[in-house]
Amino acid sequence: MLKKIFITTALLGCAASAFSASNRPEGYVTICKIGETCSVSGATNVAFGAADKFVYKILSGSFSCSVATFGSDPNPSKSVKECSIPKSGSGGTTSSTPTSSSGSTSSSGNNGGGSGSITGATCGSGGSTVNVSSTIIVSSGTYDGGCKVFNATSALGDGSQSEGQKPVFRVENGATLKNVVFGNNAADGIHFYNGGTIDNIRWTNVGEDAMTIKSSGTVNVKNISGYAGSDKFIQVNAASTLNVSNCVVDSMGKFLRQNGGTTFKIAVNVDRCQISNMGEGIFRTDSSTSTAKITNSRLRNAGSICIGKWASCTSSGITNY
Ligand code: ADA
Ligand code: CA
Ligand code: CA
Repeated sequence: MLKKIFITTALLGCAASAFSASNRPEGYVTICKIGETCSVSGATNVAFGAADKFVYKILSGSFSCSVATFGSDPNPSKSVKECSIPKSGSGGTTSSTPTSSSGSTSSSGNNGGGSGSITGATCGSGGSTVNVSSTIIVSSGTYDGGCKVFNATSALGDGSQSEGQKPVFRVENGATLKNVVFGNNAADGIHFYNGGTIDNIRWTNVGEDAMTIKSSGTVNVKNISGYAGSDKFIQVNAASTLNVSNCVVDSMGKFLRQNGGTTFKIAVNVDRCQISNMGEGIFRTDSSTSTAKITNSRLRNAGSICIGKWASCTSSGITNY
């Protein structure tokens, strides 16, 4: 009897801690609290918030754990907020001296491998919000989002892992989408039809996935940042060429997946990316005709680079940081 009570209590305890609100995202560890100065040793995705509501920013060096640093207050009803980093992150340290320093975004120098720096998107997450209830279609020329925060409504989906959600943007026929920040609900992100380009895009909280190639073409993805996904970051559902350069991607199941069971050919080139905390790995296919390459990039806890049958899957200029 005593044993039974003990086990029941232990189970209840586990359940309570698994579901109670947390001051850091899953897999993150707190490095300091609001009003304190903390520092990270390299470009690190720092979460700021309380009770399961966070904003994220790539910071390096010393910064103040404050609303000013992160550009917005993710949970105004909570006065105690924490700054946290991925558990295998850059070894943050805390000092208790309050400061007004606002920290710097990731290094402008070459921070690993090859030519050019890895900075990700330059749009921050503090812009005005646009609620999106029907997919914005970009079918020619350039759509400039002005670094506003585009947040899907329930008409598109809830940003969870359920399939069948609609994209926030559809880019087609070689058109360009630039300067966009996705808010807390990114639904099914961006869909590409017949090729297109995206430039300077930030996902603060990746939805079901961040982007999908839906029909054949060449897709160019540059200067992007993506955080806090669950499964795929990039989903490829059609024969295509994908070029990705200058990306910062943290906390996904995998960076890229060719749709399971498909055998068409995709060619993927990834250059100057910082990829961290992938549950499974970077590139996955079931197609023995597809190719993937990653160059001049920084990896941390990124799993296997090549998963599946790839005709060719190579890496060079990789720094493990
Ligand atoms: C999963 C699912 C596919 C497709 C894909 C996607 O892999 O099995 O049918 O929906 O996600 O495009 O998100
Ligand atoms: Ca999916
Ligand atoms: Ca999807």
